[in-house]
Amino acid sequence: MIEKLRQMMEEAKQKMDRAASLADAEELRVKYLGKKGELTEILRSMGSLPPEERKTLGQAANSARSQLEQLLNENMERFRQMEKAAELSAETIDVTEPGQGIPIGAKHLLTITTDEIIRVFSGMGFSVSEGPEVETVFNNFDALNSPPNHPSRDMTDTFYISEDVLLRTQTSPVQVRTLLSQKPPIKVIAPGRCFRCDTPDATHSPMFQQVEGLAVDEGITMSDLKGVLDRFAKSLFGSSEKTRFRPHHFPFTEPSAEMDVSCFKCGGKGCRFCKGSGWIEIMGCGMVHPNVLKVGGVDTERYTGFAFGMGVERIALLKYEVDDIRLIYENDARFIRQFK
Ligand code: 2U9
Repeated sequence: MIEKLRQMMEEAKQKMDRAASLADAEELRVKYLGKKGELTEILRSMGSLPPEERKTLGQAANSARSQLEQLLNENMERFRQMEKAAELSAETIDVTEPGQGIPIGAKHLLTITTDEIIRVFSGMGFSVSEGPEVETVFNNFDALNSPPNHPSRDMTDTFYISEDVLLRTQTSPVQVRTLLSQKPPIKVIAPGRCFRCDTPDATHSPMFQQVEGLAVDEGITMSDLKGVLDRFAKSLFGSSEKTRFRPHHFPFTEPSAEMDVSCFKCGGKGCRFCKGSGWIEIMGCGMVHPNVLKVGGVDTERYTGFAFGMGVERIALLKYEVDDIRLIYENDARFIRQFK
């Protein structure tokens, strides 16, 4: 038995010399000191020995166990340190490497343009109001003096959700809501998405953005309208540009007009950009029709108002010289990044 113990110790030391990892050492611990380990087996078999032999072997076995334990502990600690060192060196960060940089986003052209329009009207005392994109036929057409047979009401022009509910074709319903809920004086602009059944091409999109405005107070005249919109055009396109107003027709305004700004490409001489006319149409406007004011419960003997509306894409395309509205909605990052 003593000889067996000696051989076992010899073998254990050799195996430990060859162990290369914490896992190898653990395997040796199980092999010799585990429940079914070799040393445990020797200790167990001692019961059948005569008492004198048992004592000698017991001492030898206990000494072998503590030697083995010490050997294992020392080696396991060494492996732990080696493995930790390997782990740390694999994790080393080279602080001299150049950083990766966080890409900085850009505002979308439409946001830039809408923000700019809002900034100019805010500076003239207009507040900003928003409303739902799904609207009633009443708010979108009836309240705006639109005749029952007006072509814009057709299913070929407007997206209907039911007989009485539609996707708004303009942001005017926001001002209708304002008229119904507030008393004059009112000075409000309404930016937002609108929808019309249009086939997409370079100048049309079935979803587009508008900014409309409404001012109602005592003594408001066409000259207030012209002053406000002229100031707007100069702020947006340059202080040396001129504006002109051409008669037009809208059901919700009377008189109605379209406003042109002098061509900022050729200074009004006439070029390809303005199709030779020297002028570029930028919005529609007019004095609010008394029928519309009456729907909002406004006393038309006391109050008058002006209103205007513009397509944000059109303003953006003109100002930033982009020639196709579809670029605005394609979400090509290379296009978007240009307008930082
Ligand atoms: C109320 C009263 C009057 C809003 C107006 C226009 C003129 C106009 C077009 C411009 C280009 C629409 O996007 S576009 O096709 N809009 O010309 N809009 S006056 O008039 C209102 C609105 C609300 C209560």
